[in-house]
Formats: sequence, C-alpha cells, structure tokens
Amino acid sequence: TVSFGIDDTLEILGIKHVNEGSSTGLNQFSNGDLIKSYSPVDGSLIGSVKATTKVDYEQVVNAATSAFKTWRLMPAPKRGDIVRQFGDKLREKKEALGKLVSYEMGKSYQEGLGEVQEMIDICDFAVGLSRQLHGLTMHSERFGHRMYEQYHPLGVVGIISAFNFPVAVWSWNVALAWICGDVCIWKPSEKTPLCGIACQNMAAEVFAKNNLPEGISCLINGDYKVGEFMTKDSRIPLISATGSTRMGKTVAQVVAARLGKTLLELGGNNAIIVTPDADIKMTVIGAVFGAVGTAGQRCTSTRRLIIHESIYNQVKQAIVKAYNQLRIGNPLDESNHVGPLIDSGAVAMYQNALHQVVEEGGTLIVEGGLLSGVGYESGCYVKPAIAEAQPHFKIVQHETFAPVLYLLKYSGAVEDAIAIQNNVVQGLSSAIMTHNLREAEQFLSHAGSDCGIANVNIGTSGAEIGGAFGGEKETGGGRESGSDAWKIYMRRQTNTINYTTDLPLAQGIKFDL
Ligand code: UN1
Repeated sequence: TVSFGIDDTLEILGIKHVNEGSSTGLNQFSNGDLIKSYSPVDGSLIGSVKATTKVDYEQVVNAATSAFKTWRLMPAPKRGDIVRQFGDKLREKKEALGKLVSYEMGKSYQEGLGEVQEMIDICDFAVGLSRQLHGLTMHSERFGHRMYEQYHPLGVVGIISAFNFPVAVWSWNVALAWICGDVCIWKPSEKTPLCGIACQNMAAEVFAKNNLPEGISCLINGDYKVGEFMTKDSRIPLISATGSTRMGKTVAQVVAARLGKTLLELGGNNAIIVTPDADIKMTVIGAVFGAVGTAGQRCTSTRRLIIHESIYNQVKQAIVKAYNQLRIGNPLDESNHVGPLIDSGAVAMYQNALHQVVEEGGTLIVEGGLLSGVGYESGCYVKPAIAEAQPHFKIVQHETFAPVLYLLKYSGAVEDAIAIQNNVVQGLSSAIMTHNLREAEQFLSHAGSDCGIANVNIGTSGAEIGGAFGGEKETGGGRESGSDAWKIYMRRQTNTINYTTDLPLAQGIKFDL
C-alpha cells in the first residue's frame, strides 16, 4: 500500500481551490473553460485549471513584454543569482514536486525525483553560464578599427512542452532563457496542468522576493489552439516546442511563415545495436530501462534492439527473463518498475501497435495487454511487450509512445546494423553495446549514427543536462540544455568600431567626395 497525501503535496506546492480552477499569480488572467486533470495512477480528479482565452493571452503578452524591459537590463550574473534562488526553491520542494509529477503524469516516484533533479542541475549550469555568455573578437581589415560580437537578449520566448517531462523540459528552456535576459511564456501540456501551476508558483515566489515582475515567467493553459496564439504571434521571436513530429511540423510552418525561430524537440525511434562483443548484463539493464522506464513514454525510450545473429537468442532470452520480473503498478509504490500510460488514448495507440506488428508478420514474444482489477482501476496500466519484427515494418518505422520493444536481427558487419538504425525518419538517440574499439568508433564516425545523441555502452535514454539535447531529421534539429544551446535564446550582433579620424571603407573601396 502507498501512503500518499495528495492534499499535503498540493498545499506545499501552493495549489489551492483545485476543483474550481486553480488560480495563481499570472494565471489569474485565465478565464476560459476548466481543464480537468485526472491522475492516470488511480483515475481520480486531482484538480482543474482554467484555460487561457485570447483576451487573457493579450494580458499575459503585455505582462511579459513589460517585464522584459526591466529584466534585459539586469546584469547577466545577477540574473544568474535569481536562477540560483529558483534552484534552491526546487531543492526545498523536490519531494513534493517529484510526487506531483509522479501522480499527475504516472512515472515512478524515483523518476519524478530524477526529473526535479534535472531541473536543479540545469539551474546550476545556468548560474555558471550567466558569467560566460561569450562572443568572439575578430581582427578588422581596416586600420584603427576593432571588431567583436556580442549576444543580446532575444525577447519573449514561447515554450510548448509535453506531458512526459511535465516540468524538466520547461526548466531546460527557462533557466537558459532567463540568464540570457529573456522572459518566457509557457504552455504546459493540457494533460499535466497542475505541474505547470506548481512551477509557476515557485518562480513567482522567487521573483516577488526580489521585487521583480512575475511577467518574467508566464503561464498559459489549454490545448493546441492556445499554443497557436504564440506560434502566430510575431511578438514572440522564438518558439521552443517539444512533442510529436506532427505537432512540430505545424509549429515549424506557422512560425516560419512569420520568419520566427523555432527550437524543436520531436519524436525519436531510438535503437541499441548489440554487437557480438556486447556485455549482455549491461545490455539487458540498458535496454529494459530504456524500453519500460516512464512506461516507454520518453522521447529517448528504446524502441528497437538491433542484435547480431550470433548472440540473438542469448540476448532475447535474457531480456524476456528480465521482463518476467517487472512489477507493474502504482508508480508511487517504490517496489514497482512500471506505472501507467498517460491516458486511454495512449492505451489505444499501444494496443494498435501490438495488433499492427502481428498483422505485418511480427511475433509477440512478450505478449503485453491491458491490466484490469485491483490497483489498475484507472484503465491506463499495460504490460510492456516485445515483438520480433523486421526493420521495414511500418509500425517499426513509427514512434509509438508506449512500452513496445522491437527485436531486429542483423548479420554481417556493424555497418549493416548502422544502416538499419539510420533507416528511419527520426534521429534522436542511439547506442551501441560493444567492447570492440573499431565498431564503437565506426558507430561514432561521420558514416556512423545519424542521431543527435550516440552512446557507447549506455542505453538511449537518461541523457545528462550538460550535453546539448536534441536530434536530427524529423526529430526537428533543435538543441536544448547544455553545451552552447544557450545561443538560440539570444540575438548575435557584430560590432565594428572606428577609432581613427578617417573613414576607410571595407574591401578597399574608394569613394572620394
Ligand atoms: C523527453 O523525453 O522529452 O534523456 C526528454 C532523457 C531525459 C530527457 C528526456 N533526460 O531520457
């Protein structure tokens, strides 16, 4: 049994009047219909929030635009100090926020805590970065001239995030955007609106304590139509969107039509290549966590195992054995490995994938299916499944956001496995399990994996915040989080200064008056 006080948790996170439409800070501008948040854990109504109307949205944009005027003038390291305080607030409320993430989204409590840890880590990263927003200096071709570049704040950044990482993905964007001098408007997934309110409350407390306007962090609620207020709005120079490829294509077209910038983090179809030299024990841990962690609802979830024929049976048996030990149930009970899917729509897509793989000629070797009975009343708990399949199957080419793992066989050299891996439209995460240096380096070479993330002897999910996160092809090409991902949140300016009494033109052009 699980002892879980949702009321206490909501209180710690400052979420009140949850069934009349939670209102807090800028969310007071929300006057639309109620969005009800049901927990996939037990099916109960946790609370509801009011959607943002077009009129509300105008007020939010005004609040953001006016906050930007103050915020952009604050020295970046001082902005870093505000982000440091926000990180401290997250440390203080880590347990409560981790629980709400787990209860509202359905991932295990450990993964909920892990998600909040990612937020804390990106805050630390951003604090250091606030003193390192470096541009280059160049040598001018003209005498007595100096040339350099600097990065200026961009403005209002729109963030559209998905249900599966209801708080961390927002934090990767805001922590960087804030130190860069931008203000943000966030539309969290309508499936996890209370996580949004909890984060907004924490940010608002930090801004109030520092006499800063809450408009530095704004929250809007609703479905894709509310997202459209932002994508069509030329007052928002950058839209960072995480979600399905279908959503990303729409967002990209609408924003491109007004020549705005996008940062897209879309679907993956991540594979682990298992070579004859793989450590089987490590492979099993990496593959099983990758495939069933977060119930297969990470964009980095492992969807395909590409196994060499010489060890195929051995790997298959080891993985099937591990699947038989999985405990599925309430994610707040720490003895369970796998929680529910987000909702009945996700269950239907999962069931469709199992049906389709068989229809295309695949074989289910771990059956799967919807669980019912005590503890499974929400109707969202499914059994992780494994199918033996062929790389070209339509369903194998497609990202199903559920715990369905496809086993694919390769013969021959590692190039054959790499070709299978790359032969999908998505390009997010990839991995190889091998002790063979040649194979590992081939996988990482120019002719190797075409993904944004390529790991050796690690699974496909669970990336650290210090690296740039994102992928190629239909994954959208954006990079969030670490490395130099901050640059997209700023506008670059090239400055040339003449400190002579002449005005020589570049390229040696003479223009005598
Ligand atoms: C996502 O699923 O949108 O690499 C993000 C991972 C996590 C982030 C996943 N750090 O699995």
